[in-house]
Amino acid sequence: MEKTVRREKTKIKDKSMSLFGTPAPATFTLGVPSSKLSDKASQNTTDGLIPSTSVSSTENAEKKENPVLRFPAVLPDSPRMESPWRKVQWTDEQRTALMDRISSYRPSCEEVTRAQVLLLGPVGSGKSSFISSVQSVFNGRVVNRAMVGCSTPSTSFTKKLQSFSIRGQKGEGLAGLALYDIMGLGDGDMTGLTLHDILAVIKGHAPDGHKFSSAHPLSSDIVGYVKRPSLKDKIHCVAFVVDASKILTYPKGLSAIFQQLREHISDLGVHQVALLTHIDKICPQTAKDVCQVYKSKVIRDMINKAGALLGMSTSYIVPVKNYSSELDLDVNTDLLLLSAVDHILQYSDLYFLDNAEQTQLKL
Ligand SMILES: Nc1nc2c(ncn2[C@@H]2O[C@H](COP(=O)(O)OP(=O)(O)OP(=O)(O)O)[C@@H](O)[C@H]2O)c(=O)[nH]1
Ligand SMILES: [Mg+2]
Repeated sequence: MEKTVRREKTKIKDKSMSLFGTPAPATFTLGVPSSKLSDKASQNTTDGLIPSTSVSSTENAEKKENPVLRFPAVLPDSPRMESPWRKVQWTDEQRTALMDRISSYRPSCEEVTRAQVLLLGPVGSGKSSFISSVQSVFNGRVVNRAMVGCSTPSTSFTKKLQSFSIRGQKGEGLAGLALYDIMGLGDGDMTGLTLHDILAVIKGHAPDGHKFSSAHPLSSDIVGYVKRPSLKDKIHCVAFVVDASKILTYPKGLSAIFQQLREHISDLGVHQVALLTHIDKICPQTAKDVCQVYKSKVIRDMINKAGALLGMSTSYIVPVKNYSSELDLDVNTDLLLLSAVDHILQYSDLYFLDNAEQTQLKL
């Protein structure tokens, strides 16, 4: 029996300990239960995660339990590097060049008209926001097409599998890319995603619009089930999405879940990348000016931590700031989002390349 993960609880009960049926380690606890964060801290919109030096005795007790985190009322500027650790051309020209490249992208494989990318990550990590943000860049204004929600920590706002195409600017046709939104990992017992369902989606069995329920695993009985999926039905790349402001408080067992997922997904020959969202929440300078992203030590450290969580080299991980409260586009935010899409497309291309090689070997 496959099980789902509850993130709300500090100790996860045996029956819901693992997303995928294998018991998670007994240490499967949350670093900081959200109820323990002070109101002030949890209301602070520019909060970040830094070690605290001055805390009260009650806070001290909490600190002992959770030595890593405090949410100060006002964040000091975070340390910065002299020169950026990744190079980006923060110019309008580069933004246009990336938009052109993505709009005109076509998979190298003839049978397939679009690279299909599945976004996978914990509840509230920003999967739907990423899709909406990318669509906003191409629409020329901020839109909320993939429904972005205010999910509770354990319940995903997105409930079904939904693909979103990217349309080039000024009436251009569809780009050869579809981003698939799905419900979050770590949902409640009744509605959670199972490993079985995730793999069925990646193998191409799930119809677009399928609503997930752990009570009804994806099977050939459901309407629209794709019995013999071809290459065009499959997922060609998986982008894990993790929230930078929660990396330190995700349940310990999540790392094991990611490892398990990555092994199964790799067995299917699907390449994986990762997006680190909410970077504006951990670095005030980057919140003010996205160009600062690759000079921020806090963000670089968090990318290392995301790499450890996902069991992934940091070269696969890119930071993004999704549009969340903004009404207007910002050229640098666009650039980071477009660079992430470009990064995803590089790994989708590897899938098509691997596939072409295998087909040639069979001939
Ligand atoms: N500040 C900030 N907020 C973000 C960012 N990305 C997403 N959010 C906010 O985070 C919340 C959750 O975002 P969603 O896009 O709904 O997350 P999701 O992964 O689709 O969540 P589920 O569908 O519930 O699994 C929303 O309030 C978003 O506005 C980001 O990069 N920065
Ligand atoms: Mg969503």
